[in-house]
Amino acid sequence: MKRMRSALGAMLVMGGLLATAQPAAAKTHEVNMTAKETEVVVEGSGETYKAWTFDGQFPGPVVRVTEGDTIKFTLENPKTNTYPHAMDFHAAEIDFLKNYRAINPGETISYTFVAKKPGLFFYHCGAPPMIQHVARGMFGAVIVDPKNAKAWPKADREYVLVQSEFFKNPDDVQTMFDRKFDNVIFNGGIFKYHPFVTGGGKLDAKPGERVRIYFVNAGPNEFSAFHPIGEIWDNVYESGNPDNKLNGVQTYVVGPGSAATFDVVAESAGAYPLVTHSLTGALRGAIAVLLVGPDAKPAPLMPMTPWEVAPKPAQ
Ligand SMILES: [Cu+2]
Repeated sequence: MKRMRSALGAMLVMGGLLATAQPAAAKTHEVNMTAKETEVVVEGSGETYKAWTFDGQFPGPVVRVTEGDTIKFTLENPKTNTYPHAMDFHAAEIDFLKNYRAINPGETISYTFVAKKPGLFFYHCGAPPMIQHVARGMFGAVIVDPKNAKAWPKADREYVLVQSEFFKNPDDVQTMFDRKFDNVIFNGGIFKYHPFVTGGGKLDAKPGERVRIYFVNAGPNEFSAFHPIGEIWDNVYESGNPDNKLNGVQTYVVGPGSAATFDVVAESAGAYPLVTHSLTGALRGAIAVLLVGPDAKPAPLMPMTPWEVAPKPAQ
């Protein structure tokens, strides 16, 4: 018995040693955001919109950490703002009443959480009426990379796309409840990645590259049916978790407040529009053209955000 105990003890010690030999110690990230009620460009013509944003950006900045990391978050609501704002991180598992409460102009709020689960998560303002704070642009994406980088194939290129409904009159909350959206948009712009539209851009890739699209649906109400025209998703990872792997998917539904990560490998040069196959959305703005060619340049995670085009001259 004694021997068994010491053998067990030795195993535990070895286990402990192995545990300390794990790669990359968890990090702590200070993430600070400022609620900004400001105008942003939403169309290639330079048309602007009275948005509510995190850091003046629609969507807000991408937060990227590794599974097990700690996020120390602070939201500032400057006294120059008119409305209360809040922050709800879907990557966190913490008390909502205390941490996600709305703060008035002139106040700040801080909280800390550990990103325990790998994946892709939504963040958004939760101040009432939440439907309006989301519709006006207060949302973004959190990527929690898996601690084990070999949990999935390495991507050659990565993009973040956040879908949302756009309501031309930002003050008409009833149209939001009635689902009477004017456009459906990716990354805060109408046909933002459509090269045939004035001021529109594209998403670049080279033939044979594994392109990883981190796709978040901000809503506030509509479901997305995310589909690559001319291609098939090699893999879809529900909530962006490498454990939730699907193969050979044509269209995958992402509900409001949800997210999934999509891998596509286009072997041939050409144009592959990424759309919501809910056509009222695609034909009113939610088309992002993945342009595959040998000269594709490196690009940021969320190209053209903020969208800097010449503003429309005042009438
Ligand atoms: Cu808000």
